[in-house]
Amino acid sequence: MKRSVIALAMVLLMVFGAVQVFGQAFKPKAEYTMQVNVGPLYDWGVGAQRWADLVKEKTGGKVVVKPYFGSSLLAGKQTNWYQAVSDGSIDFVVESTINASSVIKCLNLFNLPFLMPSYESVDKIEQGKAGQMVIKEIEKGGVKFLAWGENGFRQVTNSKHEIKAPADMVGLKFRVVGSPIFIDMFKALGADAVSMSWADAVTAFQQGVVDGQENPKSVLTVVKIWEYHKYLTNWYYVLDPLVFGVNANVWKSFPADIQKAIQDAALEAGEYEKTLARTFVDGTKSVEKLKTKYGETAVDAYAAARAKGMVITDLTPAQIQVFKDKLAPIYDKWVPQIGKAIYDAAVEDMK
Ligand code: X2X
Repeated sequence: MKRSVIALAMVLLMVFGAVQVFGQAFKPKAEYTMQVNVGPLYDWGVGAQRWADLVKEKTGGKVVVKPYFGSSLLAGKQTNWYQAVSDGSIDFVVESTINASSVIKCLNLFNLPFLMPSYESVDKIEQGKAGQMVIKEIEKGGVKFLAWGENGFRQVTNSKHEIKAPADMVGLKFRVVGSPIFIDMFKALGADAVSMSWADAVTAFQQGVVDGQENPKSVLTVVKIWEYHKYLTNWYYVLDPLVFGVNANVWKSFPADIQKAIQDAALEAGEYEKTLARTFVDGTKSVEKLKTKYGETAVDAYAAARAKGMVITDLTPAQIQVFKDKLAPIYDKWVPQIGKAIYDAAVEDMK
């Protein structure tokens, strides 16, 4: 009798203790914020929303993440995302490496002109040694990295004339992102460049404050770039990956099963978003994948632009080489800032 009372008391204590531990370990916020520079219709925005939806689904509704599109939590200041996620004023993030590249210098690896000649080379860097080194730098400042996504290969548009050579860019003024390497590149090509947040860029196109800009196809379609710019040149000079991440302390506050759900959701959403971003750029590959794996039909951004009267120029390898030669000094200035070891690892990864 006495023994069974003691046993019962011990069981009760254990159950009570377990409830205490788990109860204390995980008290989710009612809502977690997520920073996204663009709006919900961009491939990037669709991918961010997909991550939020998958997190809710996979955590059984315990973790609710709300995307704040258009950098609304940062008053449009897209280059401040890393600081905000780092200090915990924002919890989650789906952001371009460009928008953190003035803070985390090694992210300029992806901004080196013509470094990555194909999607295959992009994937090799992300999954390779250079990718690991970059992730380590991102995590140093208190942002847990969970997956890669992709804004895309950035193509150049303008309102004046066709661009086939650097000489065609002389005298044109371009809006570029707020990262110094972009100013350096456009100056090296003989153009004029002004950095501006995306929130202000579309007004600048409307008002003709600038003659041109550079962005991937999904961005161009959403803002209907053909309403301002008649000429698009596919030069594939850089590609900006997206970082799916979360504030490190927020990450640590999640128990293991919740962490796994969020991690899985990020990888799934990242893969889906990359598929969207690559449609009609990698031939039929991603269009097919989108159909078979996700049951969705892709929108052909290039066909849409052409139908609106845009002149789309594809460059020959010889024409690309002229741009490369002009941009060679960028490597001399920027590889030391990125870190020679990361650059060398990237070159090795791409082999
Ligand atoms: O500002 C841009 O050009 C954009 C939307 O591509 C980024 O956020 C890097």
